[in-house]
Amino acid sequence: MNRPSISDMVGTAVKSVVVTDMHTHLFPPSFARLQMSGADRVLTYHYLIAEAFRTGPASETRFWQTPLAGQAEWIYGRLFETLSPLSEAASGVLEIAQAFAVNIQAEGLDGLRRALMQEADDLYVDRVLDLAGVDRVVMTNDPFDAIERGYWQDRVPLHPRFVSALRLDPLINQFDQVISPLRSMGYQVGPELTDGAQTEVRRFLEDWIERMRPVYCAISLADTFAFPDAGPGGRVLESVVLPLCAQHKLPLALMIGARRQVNPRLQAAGDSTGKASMQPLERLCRDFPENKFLVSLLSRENQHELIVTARKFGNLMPFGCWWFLNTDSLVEEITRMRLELIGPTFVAQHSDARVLEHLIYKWARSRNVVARVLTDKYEKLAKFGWTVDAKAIETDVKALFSQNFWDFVAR
Ligand code: FIX
Ligand code: ZN
Repeated sequence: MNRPSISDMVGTAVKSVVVTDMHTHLFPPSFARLQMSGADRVLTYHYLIAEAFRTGPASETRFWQTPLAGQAEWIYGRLFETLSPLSEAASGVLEIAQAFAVNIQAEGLDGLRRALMQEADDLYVDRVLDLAGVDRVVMTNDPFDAIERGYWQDRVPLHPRFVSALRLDPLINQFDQVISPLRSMGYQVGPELTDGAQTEVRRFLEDWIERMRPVYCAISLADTFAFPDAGPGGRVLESVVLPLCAQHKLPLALMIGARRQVNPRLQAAGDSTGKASMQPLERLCRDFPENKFLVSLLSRENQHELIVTARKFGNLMPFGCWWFLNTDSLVEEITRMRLELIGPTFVAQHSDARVLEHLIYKWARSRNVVARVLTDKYEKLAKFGWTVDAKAIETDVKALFSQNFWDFVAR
């Protein structure tokens, strides 16, 4: 019998690996007002909104005033009925349709609406996660969001495959705007950020760590992120968040390079990217060796420096190809470069899914690209006389798609 080829062994391992999706914006059905699924949500993904507005003049105001179904129909008309849906996000819709056995070209948006569930229940969630080959999804949990806060305060049960991550953006990026909500939640904080106020912020975070039991804390930061920083956000990060994360052994996820609201008329679709300095990150990793940092950079130009920095610091775990980088060609380039510089010691990908069914196309694509890159790398090892067997491949693939993340969390 012929031995399976390296490409077959890699293909099998990557196709069958059970993924932990370490950063999403998904919620379980029990968080009903936040949970997003179904055809209209798939079509109104902010990636597609930005693309639809490129196809010709249109009023953003009118778009935002249109009910969800009408928005979805408009986007469908613009992106699928005139030109071919060639972009990553647009072709993703086809891949979702195919997974549900919908011929979207023949059946249109209504066909997709019939197959996908707009108000997901737990069974549907399990079905979609299984289709995507994902065991668990990590959420983005913001205690400053009043709707979300209510679910946590009511101790609404989570679906067992949803894991929490405590998101701290408002606290670090807009400290002046959290003073009043913190005070109304019973934490005595003022703009001066006195020692007493810092103790109160710490108490707030302790309470939410206790309530959410997150696997990490997270912040997204602008390309201009500086550290240390004498502003209130910088001081909260240094004096409260870092010590607390170290004490609880919680990694801090830093997602750097998001330039928010470059075009506010597009709302969530109006954010962009910018190249960041690596020096704040070096400083954090070096001066806070008791802390662990999960890091994703948004600009393509930062990818190489991030991996060089990861070579210097074991407490830095690079993760994912974020947002505008999550395309076939860029995931390939970045994954190849990461393997060449640090071997399989990173988290290959996260989905950033906002709508449940996104998991299907995003993970299918990431698997394909990673398989392509790995096949090439193992074939090189074989040329040097190294025996590449299925078991070794499975171990590496599992590391990249789930184990590295969980080991880092547990470290
Ligand atoms: O800050 C984030 O977590 C970003 O991923 C999102 O804000 C962004 O809108 C997104 O969905 C990217 O994929
Ligand atoms: Zn995100």
